[in-house]
Amino acid sequence: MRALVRCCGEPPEQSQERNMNKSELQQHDREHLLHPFTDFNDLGQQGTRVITSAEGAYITDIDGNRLLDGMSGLWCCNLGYSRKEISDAIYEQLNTLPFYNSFFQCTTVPSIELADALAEVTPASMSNVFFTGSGSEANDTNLRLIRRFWDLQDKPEKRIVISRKNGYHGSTIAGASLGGMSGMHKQFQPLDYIEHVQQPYWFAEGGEMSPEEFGIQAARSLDEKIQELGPEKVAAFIAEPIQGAGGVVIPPESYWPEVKKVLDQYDILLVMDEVIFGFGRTGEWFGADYYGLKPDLMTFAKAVTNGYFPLGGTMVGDRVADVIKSKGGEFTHGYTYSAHPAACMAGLATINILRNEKIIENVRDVTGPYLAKRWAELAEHPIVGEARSLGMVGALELVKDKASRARFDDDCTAGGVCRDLSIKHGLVMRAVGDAMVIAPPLIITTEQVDELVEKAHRALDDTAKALA
Ligand code: PXG
Repeated sequence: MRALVRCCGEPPEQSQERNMNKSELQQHDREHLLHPFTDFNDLGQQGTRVITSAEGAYITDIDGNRLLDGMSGLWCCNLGYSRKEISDAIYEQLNTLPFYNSFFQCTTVPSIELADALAEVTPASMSNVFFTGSGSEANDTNLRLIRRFWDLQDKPEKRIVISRKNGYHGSTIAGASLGGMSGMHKQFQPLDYIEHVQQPYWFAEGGEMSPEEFGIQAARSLDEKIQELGPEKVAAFIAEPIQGAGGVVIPPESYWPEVKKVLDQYDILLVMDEVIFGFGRTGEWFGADYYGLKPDLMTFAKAVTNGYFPLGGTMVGDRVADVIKSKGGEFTHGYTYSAHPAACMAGLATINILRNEKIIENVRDVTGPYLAKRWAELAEHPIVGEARSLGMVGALELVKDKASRARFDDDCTAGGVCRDLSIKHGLVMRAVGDAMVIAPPLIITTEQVDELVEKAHRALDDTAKALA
């Protein structure tokens, strides 16, 4: 297959349409494109996989290989790839009002309609939204809102934000500072008013404790940190309901209720980062709904437009909104693309489909329980130490020894081996160290769940052979 592209690197008047074959594309990619989270040298040697089309829950590469997309793109195409209603909505908006800003007392119809729709589908205590272009930007916005909220209440000493080790909150300086990824922290200077506490990752860190005991202990580590810092200095706690990029870390049942108690005790804001779990992934609209939480701020992005157009934002809970709206004074923050009209139309079309077709209810009642049943069978595999899932996410912990949970090696290279073998068998899984994670589109059928589990099983068999 050849792809029609413009030949780059030439002055515009000389540039021409040129048919590049796969190796030419890979060569141009190597020469001109710096990919996110990539070892550029290594990529240069291996070459990229060129994805050329997609349909339903499947993607197709330039060699014509069709793969079941177990990762919904990058945790975002919850409705899969064939929803013309969304692309039509974007196209029509681009032909009506392709851009206008929401600064200087201006607004657009799509942005108002999407704000209304979001107020309806998010938890009852949230009725305001601040739009951004991405999840990272939205977490920057959260830091600005948190400070504004406490300043307006004459509590300027409340400055510190607590986050968790191995949490992910984006890749801007604020997002990466909030995140607890040690590899990222080594490559920039994190903000000095962010502190990190223990994550509720029982399989990796729970030792001999029961999951419930460990959940309480992880929540107590937050309490201890607050006491160490001084509760009067702590402004907010930010966390994903379930860690996504950290390896689909589903907290023990005891964790969230205990965290909530701690935050209430010290009057600390709760920020839930729903960039991955928002819009149905747990089988409820938001992770906060699943865990019965009422956050003060709630980050979203990705699936709000089904990944079809960049859009993020933060839902502002009534407690925070009442203060920042009633006290007046300019909030000196915003982005050119805050409330981009075409992005908002994509968001509206996505929410309409989720609602009208009862997609989330189907995950909760039918496909989620089916995935849970089939995924759990993989725990029997000799190299799987744990198979966990919830709604439409899952993780497999690869181990050399089930009883001790020992990994194959200290560098966790088994995950990369299993990911490549999985792709060979026609399934996209993501490796987070030695945890294999999936987040398939919410529209996946029970037959496709069977296909996913069978392909994952074959990948595990081959991984076991490769590592023997
Ligand atoms: N918060 C959470 C919880 C996320 O998962 C962001 C914020 C940042 O969103 P933007 O739109 O700025 O990327 C994310 C993004 C991975 C992976 O490999 C995960 C994300 C992004 C890229 C890769 O799992 N999550």
